Amino acid sequence: MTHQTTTCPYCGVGCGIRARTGGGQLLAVAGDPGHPANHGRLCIKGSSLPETCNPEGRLLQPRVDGQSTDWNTALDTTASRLQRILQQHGPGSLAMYLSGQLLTEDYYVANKLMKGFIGSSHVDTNSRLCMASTVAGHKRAFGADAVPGCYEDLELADLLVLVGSNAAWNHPILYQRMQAAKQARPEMKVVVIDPRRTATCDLADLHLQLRPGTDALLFNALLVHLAEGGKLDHAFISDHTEGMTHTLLAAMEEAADLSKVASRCGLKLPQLLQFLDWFAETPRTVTLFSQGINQSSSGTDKVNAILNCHLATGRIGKPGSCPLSLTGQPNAMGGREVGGLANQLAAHMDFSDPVNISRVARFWQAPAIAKQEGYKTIPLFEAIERGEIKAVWIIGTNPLVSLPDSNRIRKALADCELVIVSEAMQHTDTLALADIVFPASSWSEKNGTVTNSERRISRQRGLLPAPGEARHDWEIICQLAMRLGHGAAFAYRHPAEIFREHATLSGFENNGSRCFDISGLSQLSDEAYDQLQPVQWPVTQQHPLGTARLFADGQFFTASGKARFVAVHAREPEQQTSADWPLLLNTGRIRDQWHTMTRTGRAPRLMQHLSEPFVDIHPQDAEQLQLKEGQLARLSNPEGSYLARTRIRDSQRPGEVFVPMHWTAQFTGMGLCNSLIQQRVDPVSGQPESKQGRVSIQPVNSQWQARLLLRLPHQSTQGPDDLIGVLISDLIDGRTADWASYWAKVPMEHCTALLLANDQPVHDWNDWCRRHLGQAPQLLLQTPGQSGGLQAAGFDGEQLNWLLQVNPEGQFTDSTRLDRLFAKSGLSAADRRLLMQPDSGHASGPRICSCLQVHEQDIRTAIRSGCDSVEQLGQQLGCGTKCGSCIPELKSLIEAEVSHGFPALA
Ligand SMILES: Nc1nc2c(c(=O)[nH]1)N[C@H]1C(S)=C(S)[C@@H](COP(=O)(O)OP(=O)(O)OC[C@H]3O[C@@H](n4cnc5c(=O)[nH]c(N)nc54)[C@H](O)[C@@H]3O)O[C@H]1N2
Ligand SMILES: Nc1nc2c(c(=O)[nH]1)N[C@H]1C(S)=C(S)[C@@H](COP(=O)(O)OP(=O)(O)OC[C@H]3O[C@@H](n4cnc5c(=O)[nH]c(N)nc54)[C@H](O)[C@@H]3O)O[C@H]1N2
Ligand code: SF4
Ligand SMILES: [Mo]
Repeated sequence: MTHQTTTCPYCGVGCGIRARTGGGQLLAVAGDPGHPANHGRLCIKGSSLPETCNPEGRLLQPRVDGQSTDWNTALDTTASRLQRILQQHGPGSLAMYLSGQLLTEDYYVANKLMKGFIGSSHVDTNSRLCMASTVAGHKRAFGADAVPGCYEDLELADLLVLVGSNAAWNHPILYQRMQAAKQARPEMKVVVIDPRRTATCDLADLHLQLRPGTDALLFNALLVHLAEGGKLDHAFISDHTEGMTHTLLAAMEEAADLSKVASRCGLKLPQLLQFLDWFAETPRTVTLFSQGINQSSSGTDKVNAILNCHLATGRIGKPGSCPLSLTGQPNAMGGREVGGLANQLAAHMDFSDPVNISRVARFWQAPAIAKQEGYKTIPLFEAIERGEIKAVWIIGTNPLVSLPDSNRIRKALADCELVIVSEAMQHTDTLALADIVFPASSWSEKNGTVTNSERRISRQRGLLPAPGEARHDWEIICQLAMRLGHGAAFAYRHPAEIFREHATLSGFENNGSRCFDISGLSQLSDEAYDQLQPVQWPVTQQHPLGTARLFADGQFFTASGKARFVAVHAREPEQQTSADWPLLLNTGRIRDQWHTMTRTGRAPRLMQHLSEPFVDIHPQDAEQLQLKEGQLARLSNPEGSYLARTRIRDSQRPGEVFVPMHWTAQFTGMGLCNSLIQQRVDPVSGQPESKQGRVSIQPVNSQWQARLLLRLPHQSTQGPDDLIGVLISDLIDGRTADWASYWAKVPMEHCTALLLANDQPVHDWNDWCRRHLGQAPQLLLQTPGQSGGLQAAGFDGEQLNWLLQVNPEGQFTDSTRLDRLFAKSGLSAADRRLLMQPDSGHASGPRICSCLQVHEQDIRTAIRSGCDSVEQLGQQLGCGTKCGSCIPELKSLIEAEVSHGFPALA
């Protein structure tokens, strides 16, 4: 057994992990008490890592044109196809689409190969969908893409403003740090600005449930208020900034009348005033912002509207006082450092200055340095659509799911001459469109560095061998580079060599002119690299131990050395509702899933909180549309449609619905949220407007709904040949459209659950089972009291093979006990009695506490019997006592039960 430290592969908090391995497996993980990001804590995703790291479902071999092959053939074929396209159409016909989840070393070699050696700057990354507006906003204001503050500032602040961030679910350990700080100093104020009442609001003294897209107006109003109230830091403004006067004038033009601002933002005037006053009165303020700001067609302006207020009050670079962008992916920041965006070249140098281009070309000894910006993501996929880009290499991202307008993306990739995908999993929506597939090693196997939201570089360490023939992303890129004739420049044998080169480039001819400088790490030996302790950049000779805060000296990286105010005129979202598409569509994340579910969707524990695609809608809208709780609903617009379970929630604003971004064709029939989003982008950053779409909704009336539990394929000894595998590939490929108009897959411990519905009635269930499950039921009982309800089971000898429960409402009780039956080689009399018990048809609700597996219904019952605090619930049921991610929901259930017995947040 070995213990090693590493870094969590999920969110940008970048928590340190202590991992225990043995027998080629990851046995256990715990938070690393020595890591400054988390001090020993882990959220539910981090603590579930052992459940997602098994070799099952991994991509094990390269594939060319659908056929498995060996590495040499795959790499040779790729190189020769790329060469041919390059010769015929030039470097501009090749592109790479990368990911903020790659390690810095992977990113560095990919960028170097394309921009220095192939000569194409069409290298973009999913960070375009994520952090691009912040990058652009930082560069406009500071002259560099640099997060000024650090996590400790959250604890030192007297006011925290969270804008467009659901940190309780998406940056849980940082949220817990904020929670602890507020508990220690209850006078600390928290403001949450979000059109939804989210779990994060649990911490809020004030929740501004603003009209979506109106944040710029709100922060313009704040700037005016600060000026009028005499709260500007005149010395800081005159010594260290430029552009204040016209920025303030622009803000005054639209935001001088606060009643108008309040009504345009959909807020009550006293609430607005409260926020403005708190901000004005509190020097130690940290403003945290995330995708509610970035993913907008005016995201860059919104970022600058926030930064303007911090510059105007000199609240930057001081303890407890800064704007702090919450980075999404574990290495979105590292990708920005190497220059992995199409408008960057390398190491915080862009194409705007020919000196940069020549410097990087000299450093790399690059034969074909790119000289101008490449296509950002959306134009890049448009160029694929036009046939101008003929080959694209997608690494570590699932664009068919995550890019707006999925149907258009699908067509573009399907028509593209050469689609290469490096991927860790065997089945993803994007892989289905690949000509060439490279199996990549993944977290726990990969070795390198990542940078978190506070500029802290940490090591992800290789703990286990990669399964099958999977190789590291940097290796695959270098092996291809070699075949393209660039062997000498890509002859790395270890990620430490790549890291040293990257660190050297960051300091090359820098002399303080570029913020990103880690030249202090350029001489690390392999051993020192292996031992590297988390450190915040810049790391230089003057600051060998790193730098917690930037800009404390009032020096910025603009030509004048002064920070820039940017005049902002608030703009409405481009996707506007209309009579035909009357509801505004908001999209985002849930607590227990990571993006396109390729990893978190494998852990049964993480599928129990929210197991199906859903749509949250306000009670008023639901009533008008005659939508019932739990009913299926179809969302549609000209781009596409989406089918999901209705959840009626007064946490929504009327007229606005919310859907999760996570579900894919691997998990449901029609639940790709991006099939509803148009490709509208911010003109400066190119970031898509993923948070504001428009749709109409129709209730879907099903003739029946069912839950089908199926034994996992590897448990089958005889009987139907890989029943579940065949069934699910039929579902994914649409071959079963005639019998399931809706389906969602929920992996369980010992079986797989399929939730099904259809608008066609079934007259003979015996026959249905025979046709679709390959076997007539050995046990079939009609459920009394429910019209059309039944329960049927099929066996393989003594073993339970499948269990079908039909219930017109689609409400089922927890299936944990039934799931266990699938682990048994034979059933006892008690087990058979359990099978004979029809489902009560009372939903047990989501599993609120994933660690201790506690259901909403049990929590409500406990509250009704007198448990009225999180501590008491913890004592009685255990919920909330482990990772703590569910505490906001526990509190909201207590409040809901005590006040009106109403649904809560989850
Ligand atoms: N559990 C989990 N955690 C994650 C991830 C995950 O997939 N799952 N992904 C990681 C990644 S890559 C990222 S980028 C981060 C994202 O972290 P967040 O930005 O917190 O995530 P989202 O849920 O996308 O959006 C945040 C909020 O923006 C709100 N919003 C929508 N429109 C507006 C608006 O006009 N104004 C304002 N003020 N708010 C608005 C939404 O209602 C939502 O609650 O999470 C990271 N952490
Ligand atoms: N509507 C809407 N759309 C959104 C968002 C939203 O809020 N709303 N959020 C956007 C944001 S912020 C983000 S960050 C994106 C995320 O969207 P994606 O990047 O598309 O999502 P992931 O599921 O993280 O994709 C990572 C892929 O890499 C694979 N993988 C895992 N490890 C490795 C590895 O080591 N090497 C390789 N080569 N592959 C690996 C995974 O199996 C998975 O298929 O979605 C964006 N899209
Ligand atoms: S907060 Fe983020 S980095 Fe930390 S354990 Fe959770 S997912 Fe991992
Ligand atoms: Mo992201």
